[in-house]
Amino acid sequence: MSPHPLLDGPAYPEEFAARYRAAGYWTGDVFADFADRGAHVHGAAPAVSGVDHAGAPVTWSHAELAEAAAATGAGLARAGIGAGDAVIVQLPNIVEYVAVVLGLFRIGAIPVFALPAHRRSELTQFRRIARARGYVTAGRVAGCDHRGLADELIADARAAGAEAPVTVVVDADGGGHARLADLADLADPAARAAAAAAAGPPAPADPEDLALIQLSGGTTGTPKLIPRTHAAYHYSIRASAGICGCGPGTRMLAVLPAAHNFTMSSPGILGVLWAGGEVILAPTTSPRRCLELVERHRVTDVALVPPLAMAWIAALDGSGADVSSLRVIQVGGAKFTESAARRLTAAFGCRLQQVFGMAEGLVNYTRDTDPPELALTTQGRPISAADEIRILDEDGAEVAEGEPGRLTTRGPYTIRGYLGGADPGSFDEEGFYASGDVVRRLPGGHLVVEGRVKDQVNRGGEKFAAEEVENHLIAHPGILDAVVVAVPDPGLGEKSCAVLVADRELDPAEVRAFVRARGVAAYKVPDRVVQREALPTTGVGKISRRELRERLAAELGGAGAG
Ligand code: AMP
Ligand code: DBH
Repeated sequence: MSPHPLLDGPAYPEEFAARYRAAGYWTGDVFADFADRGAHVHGAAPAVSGVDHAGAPVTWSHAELAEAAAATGAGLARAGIGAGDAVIVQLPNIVEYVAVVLGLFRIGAIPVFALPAHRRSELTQFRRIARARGYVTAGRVAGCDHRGLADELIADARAAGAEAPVTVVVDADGGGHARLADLADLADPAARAAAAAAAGPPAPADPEDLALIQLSGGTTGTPKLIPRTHAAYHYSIRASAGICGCGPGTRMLAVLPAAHNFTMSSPGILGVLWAGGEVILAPTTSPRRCLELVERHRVTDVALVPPLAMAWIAALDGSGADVSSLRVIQVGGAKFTESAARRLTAAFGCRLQQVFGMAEGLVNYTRDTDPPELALTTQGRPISAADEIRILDEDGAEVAEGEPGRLTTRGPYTIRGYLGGADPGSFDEEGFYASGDVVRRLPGGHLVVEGRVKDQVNRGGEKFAAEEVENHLIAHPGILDAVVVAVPDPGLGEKSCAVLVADRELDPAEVRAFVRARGVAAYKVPDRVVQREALPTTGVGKISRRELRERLAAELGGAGAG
């Protein structure tokens, strides 16, 4: 089979592919039969619990999940989605999410994992870059009507002279779009089983071809699409499930957006399902309600970003919730400080696992066999013995062992390039990906994240490229120049500050409304807006982001939003 047309050729050079196959990292496993295999191996054991789009409680066994996936895949195929089609999936953490993703895999379609926060600007770019043939979304999510976004995607496709995507809404009211309930009746067990029985077998798939598209916070103006192959992604979830000790007794609460690479794969929804465990989808991020879910479902594992971990500590105090079932709290997505780590372990009395990962590939975990000190003070070590790490100085030379430098990595589940060859500067000629993080390596291989060199804002795990928002700002008629920098924030770790040069005095609220109206995710709207006569420059006349960051941090004193 030739590689997917979205790829320029094989995803990895043959020399490396041969090595990863021979070592057993890459197997024949593909995601097309992921759900069917789950039914076969884990059968009646619970697989997914949560609510559906209407808020009704649902629990599916592994066998029922496979039926739901087969019925959903067949329904989406009838709606016009075919093998090889990229399909943007944008849903909250409802049970249909899992059925849609596994259903798309089953018919050989390629899910694009959009976040619920993404808006017109991001979605239209995903559609263009992935040449997406479909969009599956919910009706109203957190006050946003996604049927309107579906209309905009269709209009954008038509304006670009492309075929309009197939749009499917998971809601009682499709608003003119196809309704998932009409394509696959997941709520009626008999109808679901009948639809699954009538569905064809899983689509054939080449393990080394494109399976799914993840998204990156990125460092340049447009969002980055990340092509992940079956073999590489499957290895990462299998190995993650092993490292994290997942098995039939695992009950993982998914509270971060299901689409996020952390929630999906580290070990995440896919890792836990693979191991025969149960995923409990939290319909809310409210820490108090999540603690109730922990008690009710006897949750053993949960993945949090640092601000949510702090909110859980606060919510536990006086809640009376019985959280004794918790075995491990994973924290990742942004730096977790040692003092916060100590507070979390003291409050919950269970194991903390730090996770330093990236949707591009490399994932680091602290291990349960590590001395407790390492889980408190490091961000873990790579999944695989085949993960190659080079830590470089500014001239591209490797730093002395233990010194901080720029992380670059290559390995059996790290991509060799973004979709469409975007941002080629992030990959060196030997195929190493430069993550933009500054790290230090301890003798045992554990990494400590010290900072970063990329122009990115990491707002409590929600990341975006400064340049993307700067491009929106300079579209404002009054703005002559704009720089977006991260400023320290006690709650989120970082917030964003837009520093503007303008031809008149601008109202910060108006500037923020302008960015919002450009159709971007809310977390990208600058938390603060300040105006300057001029921007500081470096010796060679480039804008000095570092100086701006330092000045603002001093001025704002970590005071947060305004
Ligand atoms: P992305 O490439 O958008 O998937 O985001 C991955 C980036 O998130 C990494 O390159 C880091 O900058 C950041 N990140 C993820 N986990 C951690 C962590 N545990 N500590 C510090 N930074 C993290
Ligand atoms: O931040 C991330 O992108 C991330 C964090 C933890 C990730 O992709 C992962 C684990 O897989």
